[in-house]
Amino acid sequence: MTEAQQARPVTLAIGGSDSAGMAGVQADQRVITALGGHAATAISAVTAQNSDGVAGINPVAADVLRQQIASCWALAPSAVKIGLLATVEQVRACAEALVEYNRNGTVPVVLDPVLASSSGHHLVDGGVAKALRELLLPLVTLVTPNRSEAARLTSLDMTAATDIPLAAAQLGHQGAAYLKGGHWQGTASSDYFHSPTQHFWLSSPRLATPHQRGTGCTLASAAATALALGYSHADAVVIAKMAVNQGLRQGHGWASHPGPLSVTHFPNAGRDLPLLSDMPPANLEEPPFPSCGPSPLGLYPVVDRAAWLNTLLPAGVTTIQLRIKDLTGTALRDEIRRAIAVAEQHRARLFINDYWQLAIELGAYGVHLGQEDLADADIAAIRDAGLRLGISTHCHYEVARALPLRPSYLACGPVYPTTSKDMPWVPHGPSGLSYWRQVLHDYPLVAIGGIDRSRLPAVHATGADGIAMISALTQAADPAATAREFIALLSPPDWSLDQLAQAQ
Ligand code: TZP
Ligand code: MG
Repeated sequence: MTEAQQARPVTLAIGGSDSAGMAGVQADQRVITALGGHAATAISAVTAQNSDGVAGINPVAADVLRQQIASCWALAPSAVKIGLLATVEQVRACAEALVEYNRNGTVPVVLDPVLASSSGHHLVDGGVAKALRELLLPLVTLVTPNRSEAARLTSLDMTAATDIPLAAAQLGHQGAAYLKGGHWQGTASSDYFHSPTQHFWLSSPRLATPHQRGTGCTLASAAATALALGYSHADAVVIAKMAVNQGLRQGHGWASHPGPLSVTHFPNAGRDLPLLSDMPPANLEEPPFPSCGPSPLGLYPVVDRAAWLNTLLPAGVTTIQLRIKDLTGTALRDEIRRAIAVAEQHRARLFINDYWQLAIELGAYGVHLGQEDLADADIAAIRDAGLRLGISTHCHYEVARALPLRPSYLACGPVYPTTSKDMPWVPHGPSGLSYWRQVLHDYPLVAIGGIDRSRLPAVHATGADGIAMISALTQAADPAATAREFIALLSPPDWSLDQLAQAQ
């Protein structure tokens, strides 16, 4: 067994067998494996079906389902995904098992409340919707209904778009809810996420394909596996929507039968990233920010005073950020004005952190914003003033939120542990940065966080366009000489294998 296989977290998929292998636990197993998990399964019903329809549903006895869950729980699942539960007794057995085994709720549970097949065929006994609502919903971390399922689980009829946030708030009362918009009209497929701390829309262009079987199973299994891998809820739903988009792109069928989605690997394609917004997006395409030009951003010092520009720009630095956290009023304005003057003298690209109004007013080259600044900043005003924009990101949720604004670059971090800023995120490491380089393959990317001389080669090898540093430069004995040395290190197009080996 390889190390990667040993590390696969177990996702327990509880649901129905689909004889055609398109949806149900067969789809769950494929998706869980593709995303890097191991699928343990508990079968609730043996169905006979293909894409023409459902010929039979044969629920297993509730205690047979319970026995399977008990056996799987011995593998210490890191997440549970629940799909079809065909009888009220099965819902009860499942709820009792969760109460017994997941006593303090440490294992995330994703519920895809399957009530009908995509062809509209009713799959479950009357009373199951009520049992799901009363017995199971209080035990789940994330529930992922489509429009008609949301109507049956809430007091809303889901005929108006305004019902979506209301239903999500009802369903996400104790955990989180993700309302799928795949069955709504429109050129975009827009879903809505609600948790006690966050809500947002995720939208992707609707993909015209007949091969859509297993969409709901794919979304919920992918979200459960992402949670099993340690991602947050917000990241898990972005990753799950990426998995659905990948699956729809790669779907295939047989003879005249529409086929299933085909998810083959952890989502890593930029084109599968949904756009994240606070409001349902009116259109998916914002105008882009200007580019930073053809020369690579290169070594990108982040400094707190204009005087640093006098030290670092003559050493050859062409991109720099002024990140002031301790000045206000005239002192702040003067510092920014001084920095802009020095940058212009050296024709360097100066980004002002946070203070976008002053940056516009004083004519800076660009603005850099963190995620916490995005809600308050007037993005259109920055764009209309012709400034560049850089945005910090740390995870899937933040990339999906930043990308629709089409900034001039995205910063990704922390690459390594850093003491220069409080960071709740696990550092990406060079492999995580390479992952983001692949997702954002044609987008200017700045690496940041804990990068120093010894780590520079590995970071450079990922293909990041800019490499941001605070302490490695500002705390160096001779910052100008250190900047010159780093710039020289970044200049050769390729590192020799010896240098790379030394840097690992
Ligand atoms: N954003 C992500 S990491 C970081 C910021 C502002 C701090 C980088 O500082 P250092 O000293 O280069 O780790
Ligand atoms: Mg900020």
